[in-house]
Amino acid sequence: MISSMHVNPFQQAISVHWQTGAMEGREVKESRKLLGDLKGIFLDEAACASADANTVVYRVKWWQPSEPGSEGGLFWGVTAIESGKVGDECFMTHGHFHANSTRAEYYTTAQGEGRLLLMDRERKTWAEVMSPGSLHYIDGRYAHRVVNAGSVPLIFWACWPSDAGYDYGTIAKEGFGARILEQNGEVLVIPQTEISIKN
Ligand code: PAN
Ligand code: ZN
Repeated sequence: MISSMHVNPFQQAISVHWQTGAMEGREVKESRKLLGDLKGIFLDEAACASADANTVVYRVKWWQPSEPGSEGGLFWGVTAIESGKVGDECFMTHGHFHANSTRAEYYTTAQGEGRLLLMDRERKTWAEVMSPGSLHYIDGRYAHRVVNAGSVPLIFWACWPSDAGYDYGTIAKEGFGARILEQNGEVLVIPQTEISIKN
């Protein structure tokens, strides 16, 4: 018989379903980003303004078993980005630097096709291909944004330290050094310098 001393209170508290991105449990938090929340993020501002501001672009579910900002803990989450475009640009997350640049993160893809955009502080930007099973180690110094380049929702799991924190302001102000566009069925990584005229 197992005594109550050996029962971990977290066990069974949260359950996940890898492929669908389902994550259930009393302590699971949830947020969603609408097109209207992402003003200034997409290149084609006219297309963004004429689309329904209530369109859901992505949903995040996460579990934070320790206090945000506390050292040594880990958070666990899942993001589902809808398939869609604003002009030629694919739906994507806002993107952020971690406030603490020594705090790394893992992403792993469950479903869909996309790109993980990474950028250093000098604005050098590059992309990793996301597809089911791809695993991505994100160095704490790099800003990260995920773009859905496919025709189904892009679902990925993430694990990050409880004291990573978020710097959304830099991305809101300066964006990434490249954008992911889809033209004639082709996914293109376009350096921002080549599209600055339109911005
Ligand atoms: C992820 C992201 C999530 C949503 O959990 O927070 O995918 O992206 P934005 O935060 O950029 O809106 C993560 O990177 N946590 O650190
Ligand atoms: Zn992060």
